Amino acid sequence: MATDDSSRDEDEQEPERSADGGEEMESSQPGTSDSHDGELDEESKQEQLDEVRENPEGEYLTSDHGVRISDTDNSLKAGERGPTIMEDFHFREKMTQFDHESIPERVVHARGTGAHGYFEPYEDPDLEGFDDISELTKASLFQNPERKTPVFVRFSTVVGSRGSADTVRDVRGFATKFYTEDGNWDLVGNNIPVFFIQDAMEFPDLVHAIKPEPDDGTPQASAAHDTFWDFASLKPEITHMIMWVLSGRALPRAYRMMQGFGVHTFRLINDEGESRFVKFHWTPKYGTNQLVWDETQKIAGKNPDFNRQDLYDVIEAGYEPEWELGVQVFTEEEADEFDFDVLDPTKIVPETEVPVQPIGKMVLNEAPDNFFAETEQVAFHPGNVVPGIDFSNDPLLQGRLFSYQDTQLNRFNSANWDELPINRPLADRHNNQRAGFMRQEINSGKVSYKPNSIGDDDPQEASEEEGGYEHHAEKVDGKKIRNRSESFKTHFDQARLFWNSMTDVEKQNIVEAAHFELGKVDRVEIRERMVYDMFNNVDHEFAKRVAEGIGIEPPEEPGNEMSDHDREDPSLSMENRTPDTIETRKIAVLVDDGFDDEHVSEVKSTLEEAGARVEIVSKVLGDKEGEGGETVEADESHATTGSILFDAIVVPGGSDSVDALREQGDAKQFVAETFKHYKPIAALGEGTELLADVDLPEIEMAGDESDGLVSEAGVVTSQGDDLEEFLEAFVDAVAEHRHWDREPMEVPA
Ligand code: HDE
Repeated sequence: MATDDSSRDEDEQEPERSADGGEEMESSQPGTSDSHDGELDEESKQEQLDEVRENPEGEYLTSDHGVRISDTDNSLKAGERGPTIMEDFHFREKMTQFDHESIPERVVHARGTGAHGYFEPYEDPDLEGFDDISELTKASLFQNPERKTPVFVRFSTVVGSRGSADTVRDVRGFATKFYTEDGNWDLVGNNIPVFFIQDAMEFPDLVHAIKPEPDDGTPQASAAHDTFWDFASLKPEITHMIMWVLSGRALPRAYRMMQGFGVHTFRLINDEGESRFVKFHWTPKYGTNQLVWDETQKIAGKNPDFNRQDLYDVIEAGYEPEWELGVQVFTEEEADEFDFDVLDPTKIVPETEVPVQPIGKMVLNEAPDNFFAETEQVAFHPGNVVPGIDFSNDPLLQGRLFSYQDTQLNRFNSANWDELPINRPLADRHNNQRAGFMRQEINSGKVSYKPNSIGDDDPQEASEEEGGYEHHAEKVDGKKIRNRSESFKTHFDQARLFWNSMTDVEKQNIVEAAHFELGKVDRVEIRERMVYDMFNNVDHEFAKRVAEGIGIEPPEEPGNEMSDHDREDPSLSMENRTPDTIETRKIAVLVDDGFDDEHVSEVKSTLEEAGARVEIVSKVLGDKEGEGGETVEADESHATTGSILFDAIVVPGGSDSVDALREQGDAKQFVAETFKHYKPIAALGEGTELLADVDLPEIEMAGDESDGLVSEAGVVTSQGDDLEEFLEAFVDAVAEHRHWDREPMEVPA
């Protein structure tokens, strides 16, 4: 019910529209009224969004049309116990809005999360063979290190529905919208640099095969079923991608710990109109880290929003997830020399052939205000390019150029989706589009056609010098043909390169992933085709190891198409991409009443100083009292959390605290699971007794007799007083991320 509070009548003035240029007068001089003159900065998109931000704080409830509402709980009735009356406009409006709240979810990449940030080009990037970035591309966002281009990034899983779990085995989408002064550039990439198929024509089949089966609608968000592997086993070109998807790349620890790739070969075009091929790479500052399979399944139950929440949490805590943008640049002549086709999206350009050269960085520093308005309504389209960036003839990319516009029409029911605030460019728009569902802009004037004399022929076309987009004038001359190029037919060579580049543990993870995925396939002939026709052409040992876990005969000889090379590319192994920092890692300190006060305060302050996020975990929530009288408040209880939601754990000393933990099955499970998932564990003083109870296999620990520090396979224990030395060893262990030199299978967790 409304109250009589006159202060609420003072409406806040709406800020002036400005950033989108919507109120500016069009000048007779084309280009002078728009943002091509370089007024952009990091805040520009936020200022534009401010114009549509709404906050009800201290305001009256109103109808959509601005009429104040006196009662929103009771419908209008003919008598207190009588029927509802049609004239109740408030009821009708509230219910209609509710009935129409949902829009179609994305057909793929339905589940996602987003954040705002900026892109900043490096000053004088060290480019091999070029003095300056302008020799490579005229795209303005790369030219001026003083200018930050606002971005919005959406990360996603591919297969699952909007409400599915974050930690499924899947490729992750990594889509970036750059609001540049020359218009929007969408780099719509993935966290894996290759794709399943070579031609857009196959995409509907791929997606139908991997999505829940059409008869019973299962399984959700998983490739582990007959239809996907049936399709895969009949498409040898899928093999390289399958290797990546079976690896830890498909189980990212966090979105901020993923590489990103443009996947296709694109073109960079300079002022002279010269073109070079390019592959785009995002390299994360926090390293490329993974979860392990057992952990992902448990997280899916305990916190299905794990990756989504992580991104918000770290931004809220003041960290700024960051990626470096790098380019691999090569000419068409160089491309002709490769033993694969750069237009084939199932191939990488190995970094051993062409180095990745960093040209700038992207920082994410602001979570969206509203999930629907921003993350759900953001609409990407690989066809959104700016002068200086162009397409290649990759047949997958070519097909995407059609599909994304089309899919947005389905999602938004209107061609005006570009007018939604999150999609709106910062560069000015002037054209002859005027109408369509939900048109927002009010275009003044009589003229909506070209050529015209009534409106001085405005808006005018821009020459290349004036910033007009010119497509690269590639010479094309061919017969119409529905065929696959011979140069696209080496399917196993790079899959073998990937396998060769893995560490032993990464190889084992791939084998185990295959045991799960193919183990879920009912039809034996599909399992056999995958092993005999695909994996046996990648690596004979690999094929045998997979066969052993899925109930089929191991192949006797290597496959006929297996290329017998032992090339490796170290950049492909995630293990080579773990930086020496514990920034943003989440660490649990297990305590109960009677903990050692000094241990807890030193552990907390040292780890936090090193950039980690530390949480006190206890059996139940509330204050816990140390043996010296200090109290700490438990951030989480055994009911609300689990080891799977942390990167590492610490068990401080304090005999009462540790005695209590030793009585708690959940505390022991915390230790056992952390061990099983290869994560760092630290214990001090009596804390080591909890570890001893769990009976960790073959790990030496500091015992009662030994004062010293023992650090083995990421288990750091000490009975001594040298906390500094202990914490240094633990910080090193956390920085390593996972400790694969363990035998976790003996641990029953
Ligand atoms: Fe997409 N893809 N895709 N895709 N894709 C979509 O567009 C499509 C492909 C990627 O966070 C859809 O707006 C076709 C490769 C991302 O909103 C749709 C083909 C790569 C996202 C579509 C591909 C991607 C999408 C669904 C083969 C990595 C999420 C909703 C020819 C380079 C963007 C939408 C977001 C989304 C079509 C293949 C990345 C249907 C036809 C290769 C990150 O248009």
